[in-house]
Amino acid sequence: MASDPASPAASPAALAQCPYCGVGCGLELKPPDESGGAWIARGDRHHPSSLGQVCIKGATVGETLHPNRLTTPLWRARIDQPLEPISWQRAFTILVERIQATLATKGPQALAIYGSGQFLCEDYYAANKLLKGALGSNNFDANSRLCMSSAVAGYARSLGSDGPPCCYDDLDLADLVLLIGTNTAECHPVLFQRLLKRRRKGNGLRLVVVDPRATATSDAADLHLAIAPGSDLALLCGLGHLLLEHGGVDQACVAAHTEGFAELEILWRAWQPARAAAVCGIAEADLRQLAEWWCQATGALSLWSMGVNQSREGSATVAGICNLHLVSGQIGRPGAGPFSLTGQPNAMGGREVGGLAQLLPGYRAVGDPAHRAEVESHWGFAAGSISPEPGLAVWQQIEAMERGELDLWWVAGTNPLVSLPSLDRVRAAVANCPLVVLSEAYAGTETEALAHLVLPAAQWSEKTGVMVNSERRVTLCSAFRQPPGEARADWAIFAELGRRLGFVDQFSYASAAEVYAEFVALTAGRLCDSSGLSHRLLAEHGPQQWPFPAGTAPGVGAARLYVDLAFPTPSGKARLWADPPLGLAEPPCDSYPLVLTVGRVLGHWHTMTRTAHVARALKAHPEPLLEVHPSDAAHAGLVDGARAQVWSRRGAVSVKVQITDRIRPGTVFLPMHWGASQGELACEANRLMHELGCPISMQPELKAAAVALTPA
Ligand SMILES: Nc1nc2c(c(=O)[nH]1)N[C@H]1C(S)=C(S)[C@@H](COP(=O)(O)OP(=O)(O)OC[C@H]3O[C@@H](n4cnc5c(=O)[nH]c(N)nc54)[C@H](O)[C@@H]3O)O[C@H]1N2
Ligand SMILES: Nc1nc2c(c(=O)[nH]1)N[C@H]1C(S)=C(S)[C@@H](COP(=O)(O)OP(=O)(O)OC[C@H]3O[C@@H](n4cnc5c(=O)[nH]c(N)nc54)[C@H](O)[C@@H]3O)O[C@H]1N2
Ligand code: SF4
Ligand SMILES: [Mo]
Repeated sequence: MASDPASPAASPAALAQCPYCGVGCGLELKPPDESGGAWIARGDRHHPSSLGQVCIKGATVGETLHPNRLTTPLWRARIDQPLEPISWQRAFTILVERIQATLATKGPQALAIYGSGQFLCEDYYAANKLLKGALGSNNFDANSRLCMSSAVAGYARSLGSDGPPCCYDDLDLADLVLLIGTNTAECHPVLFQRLLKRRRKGNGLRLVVVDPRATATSDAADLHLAIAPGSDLALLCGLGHLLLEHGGVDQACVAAHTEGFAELEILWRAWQPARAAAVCGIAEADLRQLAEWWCQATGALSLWSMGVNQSREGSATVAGICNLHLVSGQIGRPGAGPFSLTGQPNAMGGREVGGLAQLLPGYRAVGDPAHRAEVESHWGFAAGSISPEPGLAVWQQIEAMERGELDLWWVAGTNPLVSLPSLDRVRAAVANCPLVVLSEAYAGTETEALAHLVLPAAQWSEKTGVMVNSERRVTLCSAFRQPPGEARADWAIFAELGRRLGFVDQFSYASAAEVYAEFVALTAGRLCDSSGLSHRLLAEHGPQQWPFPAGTAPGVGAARLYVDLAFPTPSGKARLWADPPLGLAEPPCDSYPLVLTVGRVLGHWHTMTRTAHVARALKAHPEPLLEVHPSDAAHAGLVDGARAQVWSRRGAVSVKVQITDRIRPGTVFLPMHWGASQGELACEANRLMHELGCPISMQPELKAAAVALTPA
């Protein structure tokens, strides 16, 4: 059987979704000229989500595809040995023998896969089918746990299902855009440019940014609420209080389409503006200004990202945003709604394909017997094959390794030895796992240092498959280059392993198109119904939005969900939640008086496996910098450009200081990008972070840890 069906298109220019952020811009790629060099990327003017726009990352993606790639499987029996090249045959034999031995001794719960929002839908689907269906373990989790799981849980609690209700056209139609916990200008640049373009036309758009730091996003705002980290829910309660006082409640909408208002009203009444402003550390007048604008808005649109999701009350804050929209009737119509900005290019697709430990394909739940039966039958496994227990979320996988309970930890498309919190603890736990497998495109990552078996992955551009962006738009990304050496598509690796484990019928796919066809059939009748889509339709008619049931005409997919205000809950009404604000899991104290927050810069992507090869990105951001307010710097005896030690309860890192009044006093900021493999520039921010997180979404509070500063 062909291991990688990627057949590079012969056409001179290829079309694909950008493989970086969840805006999901369309790219047009032109091959290198005769002198060699990189593929040239530019905006695809026909892509409905981006209309030809791109940012620095999309424009330079061609430069990242060649350098430093893994080309053969690598193996070492013990971690103190060097990795040696082996054949795929040998790699599969090792996997089959070790998996069968585990199944015979400890059972399927000792197997776990940790995947990625950078998987294509086909990669996700094959991995989930293998682990949850064939092997009977739900321990498939993804880095979306660190990213979107609070949005998933929040939407499901409030609206009855995951699935962002809005679309990008709403950015052109809203007259109030609340950007809360998002640095859109640097992390979703093309959407931000769209807002700025409207802004320049001067047509009454108001932008409000909620962020403890001044950012390129807040620079464009009419109002910047520099709240204390972790006080978002208090802010939303204070805003709710003012809606009650100033006629901002749409009583008809509340009565007809929601439940739980009485409890919410009691909570909101308790959050007088003065109290909310004090907890948030902002001027009460600013909170009142936001409330006034909200009450006046014909279209209020909330955009949010990691400042909201990465919190111990992430799901409650997402529900808090939904509360405001539901109570004021700002949902289900143009220019209005709670719109979560997806981080990774296909985290949306991953959610639809069931790529978290509690999920099954088609927005189904592992805990629902009917859902399990539907999926078992579709997958061709006996009734009862899928375990009724939710699998281990990624931090639970780490804890299971600490206890010696995992025999196999398979990491694919993510670099957890940079991106997970409490990195020293992670390192020790992973070292305790007898077989660590890494599917990776690039050589020499931080996670490779702990892997026994390394599998070379074909990446975007070298494999065909589908991605879904933040506005539910599905784009086919066709292979247009050959994978380097023996690298293979992730889905093809999982499928071949499935066949070698004896599940020949279930995993005999001749192409990625077949995998996708099997997946979309499983979405029929669900909210994310994509059953009318296929690789062929997407190739012929371009990107499409779901819902797209069988028989839908191309271009007609629904722009918005819930336009009839009927929600997929048992009562058909949306739920209002009265979660009291709790604040940070690890608040500052005398020994660790500052809050460290960790995020992104415009030019770099996560753990830099790709952007470290882009000259423009390195020039724009040559080194990691700790942002410190002048008063905190003076207190710690630090001057601009000096090196500081940043201490938390878990360790210390050394980094150069940038003194700036653009950050709230009491808060410091580090970028997440420079992991241990960056040599002298390394700044392992996540050694400092803790793993405590939201009890509903199990998303860690990656935005805040208590720290102290000293001169290095
Ligand atoms: N350039 C670039 N773009 C990216 C990525 C990248 O690596 N590089 N990654 C993509 C991915 S996967 C993701 S998830 C997104 C992330 O996109 P964003 O969430 O926009 O990015 P972050 O920098 O992680 O965090 C956003 C802001 O949250 C603020 N913040 C911190 N604590 C709080 C708080 O308690 N409340 C509020 N309201 N704000 C707070 C920070 O100061 C920061 O400015 O970006 C995507 N786009
Ligand atoms: N403190 C703090 N920590 C954070 C965050 C934060 O804001 N603050 N953000 C969190 C969030 S939102 C996210 S999304 C994570 C991101 O963290 P990671 O997922 O660890 O970051 P990436 O560098 O994107 O890792 C993707 C890896 O997959 C590889 N790869 C690329 N293409 C392919 C492919 O096709 N197949 C395979 N098998 N591999 C491929 C890349 O080379 C890279 O090593 O970090 C999280 N950690
Ligand atoms: S905005 Fe996001 S999707 Fe668009 S080009 Fe930039 S990184 Fe790619
Ligand atoms: Mo993310």
